[in-house]
Amino acid sequence: MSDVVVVGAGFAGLYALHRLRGMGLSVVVLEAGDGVGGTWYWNRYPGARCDVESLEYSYSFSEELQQEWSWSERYPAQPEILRYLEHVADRFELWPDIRLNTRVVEAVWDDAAGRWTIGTEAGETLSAQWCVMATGCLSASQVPQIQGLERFEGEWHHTARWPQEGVDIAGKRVGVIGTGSTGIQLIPEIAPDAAHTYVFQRTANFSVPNANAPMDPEVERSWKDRYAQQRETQRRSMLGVAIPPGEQSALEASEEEVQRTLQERWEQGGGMPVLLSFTDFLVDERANAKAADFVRAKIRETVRDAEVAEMLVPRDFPIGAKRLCQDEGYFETFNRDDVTLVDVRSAPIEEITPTGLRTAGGEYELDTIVFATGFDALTGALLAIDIRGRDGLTLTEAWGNGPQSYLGLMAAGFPNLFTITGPGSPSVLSNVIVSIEQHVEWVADCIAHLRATGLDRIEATTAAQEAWMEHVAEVAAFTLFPRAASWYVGANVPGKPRVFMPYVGGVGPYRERCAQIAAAGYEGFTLGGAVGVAG
Ligand code: NA7
Repeated sequence: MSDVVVVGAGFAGLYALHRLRGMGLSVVVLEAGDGVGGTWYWNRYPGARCDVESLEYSYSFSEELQQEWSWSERYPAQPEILRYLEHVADRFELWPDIRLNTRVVEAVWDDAAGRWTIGTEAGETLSAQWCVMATGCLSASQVPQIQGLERFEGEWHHTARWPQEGVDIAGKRVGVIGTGSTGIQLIPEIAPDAAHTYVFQRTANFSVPNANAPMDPEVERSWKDRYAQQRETQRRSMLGVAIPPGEQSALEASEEEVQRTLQERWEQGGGMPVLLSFTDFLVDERANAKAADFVRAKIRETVRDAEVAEMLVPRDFPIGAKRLCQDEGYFETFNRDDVTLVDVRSAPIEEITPTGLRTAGGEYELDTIVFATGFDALTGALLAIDIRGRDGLTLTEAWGNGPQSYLGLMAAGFPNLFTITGPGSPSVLSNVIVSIEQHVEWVADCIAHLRATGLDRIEATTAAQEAWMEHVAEVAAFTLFPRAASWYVGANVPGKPRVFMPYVGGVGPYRERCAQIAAAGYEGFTLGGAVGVAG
């Protein structure tokens, strides 16, 4: 019996444990992997790197931690982020309350007892008053159903299940399926080692060089000197980063100014600086076209073979409407003789054969296949658990037409179950660490409030949830985001309802709304307990 069960030991789960345990609650974290780190535990593929700068993509809750930890590069690579999280687990003595190799398969609400029963794959059960799902937005990896995979005689891997001991690429004919953020990071890393790399591209993607470099000691010093202020800027910003946003419309600025600014931001590196350089890149098609054309021209300048360059030029969606990728020499890789781009939009993959892959256009002999094919994002990891709330309502039923959540924090029908960075919150449209900290702190304050007032349960009302989801859709419709067939709308998972899932309204305004709701006595929630039902 614990007060809280937290599912997942990534950034969210570790902080939830630290924070909730600090309030005197008994907390157990259940983690499927054999280490902490979540996303950064699983995604060990070559080139895995965060697209938010390390000084920003880190916890702010401990001044000592942020002062004492030193990042070695501007953008952190996966091994360093994992070391950081292991350090956090050591430093805050989190290990004793984390159970590794423990996959949660079921969570059932007992209304009479006011508790969750959490079941693991090994058949254990735990009981807790509160259940915190810290299961991650990009954790349910997806291998597409392609006929013949089971007969493939070579090795195959999904990038998010990359073996800890690595994969021997040297001298191999490697096929990479997928050109999202992951493929774009992986391809330049493996191409120099492989005998030949075949890139199977269905949709060309925008990418901006990240201009990664060793950490500049002066930049680090300046951040550490004013960390409190920088963190405040992040919290009040739209995307959870302290990058100064442009204040002008790209349609009002002169063409020369637009080009100069884009060039400066391009050289500075990173996707967010480009998207934030003018106010309307993500809301106005004509403004967006300026940024998109700028990047298209860069691709044409970089790729020597004009035909290959045209295949790499994205045309299907506004820039930024799918996660804008960041790379280190992605387009340059296609100038290598040992890299072949294969268009599987015009000639789709038909089957995997024992010795390779066959598309409608030809057959490719392969030793290794890499699936950089992404995730069942935002809802996948939650729906993989059999969650049953009040009156036996399952989350699968409740979310049959797309996720329904109040603030991305709680779903009606599921009392005392919190989702960290759940659908309907800024989550993947933000520096997720900022969003995680805000959610964990909101949940901690909420539990503290209930305890202080002698109450023991909280549940979102259906009316508040409906109004919130309407608001999420309304704000999204005001932007260009819904124009892309992206994982933000579930387009990459066959049969998944097409709903724009994250909240585009911005980290700052969202935080304020959450705080107002709490200050108003948890408006839109039903609070109850031994003394009856209130609010
Ligand atoms: P993404 O962004 O979902 O990219 C997956 C890629 O795989 C994308 O290019 C897909 O093409 C491609 N894909 C998926 N299924 C297939 C099949 N069946 N055939 C051919 N190509 C396929 O996942 P990532 O891992 O790159 O990135 C996810 C996020 O993680 C990223 O945005 C960061 O936030 C971190 P499509 O575009 O669907 O045509």
